[in-house]
Amino acid sequence: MRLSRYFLPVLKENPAEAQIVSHRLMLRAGMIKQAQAGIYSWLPLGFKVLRKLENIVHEEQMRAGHIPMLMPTLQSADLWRESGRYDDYGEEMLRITDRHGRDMLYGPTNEELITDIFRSHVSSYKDLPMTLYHIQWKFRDEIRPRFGVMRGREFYMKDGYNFDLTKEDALHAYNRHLVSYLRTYERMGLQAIPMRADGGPIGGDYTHEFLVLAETGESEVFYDSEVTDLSFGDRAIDYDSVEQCQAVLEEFTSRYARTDETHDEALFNEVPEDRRRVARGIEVGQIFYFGTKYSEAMGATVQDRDGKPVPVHMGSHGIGVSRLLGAIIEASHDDKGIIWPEGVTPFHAGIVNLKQGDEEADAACETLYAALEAAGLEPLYDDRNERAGGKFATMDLIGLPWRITVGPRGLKNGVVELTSRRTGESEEMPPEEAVKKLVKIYEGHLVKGL
Ligand code: P5A
Repeated sequence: MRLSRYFLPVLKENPAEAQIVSHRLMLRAGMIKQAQAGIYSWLPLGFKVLRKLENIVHEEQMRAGHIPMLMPTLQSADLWRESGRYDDYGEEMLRITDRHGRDMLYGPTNEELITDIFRSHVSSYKDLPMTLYHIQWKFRDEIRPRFGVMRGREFYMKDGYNFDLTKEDALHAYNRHLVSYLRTYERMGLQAIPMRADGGPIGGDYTHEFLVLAETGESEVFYDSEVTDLSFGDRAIDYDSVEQCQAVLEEFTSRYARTDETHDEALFNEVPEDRRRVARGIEVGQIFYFGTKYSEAMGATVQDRDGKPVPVHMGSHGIGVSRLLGAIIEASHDDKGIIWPEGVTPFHAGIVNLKQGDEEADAACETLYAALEAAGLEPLYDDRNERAGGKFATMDLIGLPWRITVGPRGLKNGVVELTSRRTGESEEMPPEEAVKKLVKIYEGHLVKGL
């Protein structure tokens, strides 16, 4: 992409309404624009990152054997009356009436809708296990939408639902989700720690939230510092193996780690004092096992091996895809702007032309641009007639992990400069070397965007 032809409305000033750094930087980097309280338009740069996160989520869900689909945002109130949640959900639910006077709602979650699909089409245990998921906009009329996309009213969620014959099978689905979530967050450059939590309006008492530690997080968390030493890495996992998935669950959840809703002071005090931590975290996902809560209420049964109808065991599993942008920025920025992890960066490298209009510099930039694209990378070429300082500030603000600086002086010696956004370190090298180096850096990190 050439910056002269892109739409990147960066702001010079700090927007007054933004209280936390991720909100401020998303506005300043021209990623989002508030449409109404808690409702945002996703401008091209924000949309590009959102799509990359979405694609990582898809890849990891499909790797775990889960099946993608798409359900609507508007739902019928009748389904929610069947589960009993229409009245329970309260004011957070946006209720709408159509021209025929039918009660509808903008879905805050989809347990009812998916259970209805399941009961209409599945009647035998032979079709199980099954996990369906989608990534779709949700609406929750939060009393205090704030912090930008972090606590929106309209937000983008991946929600998945497992259907199993037995509790044991459903717990395997739960563990499978835990593993796939660990992989997902790590690919986004995040450490998200599973912590025992509360079921809230979704239900069930077996649930973990995934928390990214951050001072601006809305949840208070209590944990054994050893949990921060764990990482899933690139180990191989067989998602069908009950033992392997169970082992990962045990490894990642056996130490004390709880949100304030389930915090138990006596248990916490059993953690050696020097490892006890009280901190704040951003909830980027939650997994639930709730048994037959919805299947019994809504008559979602299958015939078991003896031909007897039994309600299926279910769980649901969510990732806050739009919130993740905020969480990643909270975890990765400095006073100049965002620092995108390689796995999610909107563009892989910025090209800064120090002397736009200089024949040699322009030609070198064009060649670099073409070479990066041919290698499957997405460069952002700042080809505007701006001062170098302004170009650098924009690149730093929008946070591309690598920058190639091209100027007449370097070109005389046959070199350009490759700079790391994270360390600030620069290295001079011939342009072809820079391309090679970037290709190597992004090996295994290439995610399709738009
Ligand atoms: C699990 C999937 C559920 O709704 N039903 C379907 C279950 N869980 S949840 O924890 O309530 O939400 C899942 C994730 O969505 C994100 N989230 C939000 N993101 C932005 N703004 C909000 N107002 C908001 N509310 C929830 C969180 O990341 C949460 O973990």
